[in-house]
Order: sequence, then structure tokens, then C-alpha cells
Amino acid sequence: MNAMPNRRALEPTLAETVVDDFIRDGAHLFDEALDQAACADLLARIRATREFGSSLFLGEAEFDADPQYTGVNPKPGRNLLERFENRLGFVERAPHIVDALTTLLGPDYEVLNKKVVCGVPASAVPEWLRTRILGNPVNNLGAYVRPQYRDVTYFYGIDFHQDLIDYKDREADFLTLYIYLHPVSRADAPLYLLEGSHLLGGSVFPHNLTRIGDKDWLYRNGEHGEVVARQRVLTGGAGFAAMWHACTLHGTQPDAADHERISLRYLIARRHAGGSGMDQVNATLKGPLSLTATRADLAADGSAAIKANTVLKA
Ligand SMILES: O=C(O)CCC(=O)C(=O)O
Ligand SMILES: [Fe+2]
Repeated sequence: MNAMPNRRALEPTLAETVVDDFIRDGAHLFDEALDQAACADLLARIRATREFGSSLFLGEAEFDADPQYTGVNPKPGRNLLERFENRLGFVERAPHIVDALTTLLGPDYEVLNKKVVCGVPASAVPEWLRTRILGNPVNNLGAYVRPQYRDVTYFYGIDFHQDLIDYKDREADFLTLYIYLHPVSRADAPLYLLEGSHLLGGSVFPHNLTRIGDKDWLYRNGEHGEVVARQRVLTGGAGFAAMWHACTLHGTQPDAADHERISLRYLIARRHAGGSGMDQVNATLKGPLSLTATRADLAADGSAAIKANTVLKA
């Protein structure tokens, strides 16, 4: 008699929450932080590999002698995380992370890519380079970084984009898992997520966004319609983790602090269609699940062909 009410009936499970959050917001922010001691340890090891200052960069003449805009991101054989493979268990085996990934992608999910991402503070960017990149939509600084340091991705802000941007002709069958290794405040280039923007499916970069009010953006994706997307600034402590759909718009402003911001970024995909939470999510999208072209901002050599940036106005 008087049996305790079933806890599940009162509180949604993590699996239910994750799918609901992806359907509604195109993102899930984890309540539970990852192991802080493990974050601090990994962060110290990453910081010990180099000075995150102006010594990262080529000189102007050196750069101009042979500009390389492509192939400048981490890749197999040149990825700092390969050195720390045995120190990533606090992320990859955290039960709540595994649970959420399994729910969305099935038990045999696949890591497509993982890397260290660094938000570079203005003080570290040489004057000549700052002048050159001012107002560019995608300030991935890989082109200007000395080759031996290209085992990390360096940003001086990136405009609102979908992570589908790097996957022309691939279905949005993956998500991004993003982890802060130290506290990230407004000044530390926090991620700006546009909640609900995934609903319109894949869309060519740069995106059609008009600010409405303090926090919202009117986002149009051509014939696929429009949504009002709420801007969510992801400030958080060490071990803060979030994941978002490949069609969810997000970006960062340049790091305004006097030190770099260091995070981990994973792209993780399902291996089979059918039966996973991602199928449920994708069934609700009103736009395309894949794109034959993802961006219209680049010249043939991979350099920026347009000067425009929306996230700077956020
Ligand atoms: O870490 C950042 O500043 C932006 C990261 C991002 O959105 C990406 O790498 O796709
Ligand atoms: Fe991104």
C-alpha cells in the first residue's frame, strides 16, 4: 500500500531530457560538470606545450611569402590531443556523457574529430594580423600560425555558423560536444548559441540574421522559412559541457580577456540511421539535412572574400 511514486514518472530521465532539448533548442547543456581535477591537469599539460602568445604566429613577410589558407587545422599525426589520449577518460567515459551520446547516436557512435580549441586574446595577435583580419567572419588563425603549432585550432572569434559547414554533402547525423577546461566568463570568448536555429536545417554560411530585441534573432533560411532564435551565452565553470546539433547556429566574439581560452571540441556521429534520438530530432527539421555547398564567404585559395560579421553585434 502507499507505494512510493515511481521517480521516473515525476522526473524525466537524462535520455528524455536530451532528446527534448535537441528537438526544442538544438542543444543540451549538461547540469553536471566533468571532473575538475582532470580538467585542471589536462589544461596544465596543454599550457606547458607552448606559450599562447605572439610567438605562435608567423611574421608578416614570412606569411606573405607563401600564404596557405587550407590544411592548417589539426589532423591525424598533428593533433595535440593524440599526446593526451590516455587523459581524456574524464570526458569520454563520464557516464552522463556516454548516456547522452548513446541516446542521440546509438551505442556504437563514432568520434569524427577531436581537438583543442583556443580563443586567442587580442594581446597575443600581432598588430599587422589584427588589422588584416578585422571584420572577417571566420577568424580561424591557422593560416598565420607557425606550422608546428597547428596541432590546435586558434580562433579570434567566428561568426554564427553551423558545424555542418565543414561537411558538404554529409547528412547532419552528428553533434558537437564542447568542454571548458577552466571557468569561462563573458570576457573569455564564450560560445553564443542560437537556440532553435537548427529547426531550419542546413543553410549556407554566412547566415541571414536580424537582431530583434535584446536576446533574440530573426533567422531566415530562404524557402525553408524563418524562426526566432534565442541567444544563449554559454558561460560556465571548469568542466562545463554542452552539445549541439550540426545545424545549430553558434559563434564566438574575440577573446576580450588577457589570457587564452582553451576548450575541447568533439564531433561525434551515429553510424546507422534508424532508432536513435537523432532520427527523432531530424524528423522535426523543416529544412535540408545536407548541403551541396556550405559556405559562400571564401575565395578560391581559401582566403576571406567578404568582410561581415554578425556575432560582433550580439
Ligand atoms: O571555440 C570557438 O571559439 C569556436 C569553436 C567553434 O564553433 C568551432 O570550432 O566550430
Ligand atoms: Fe562551430
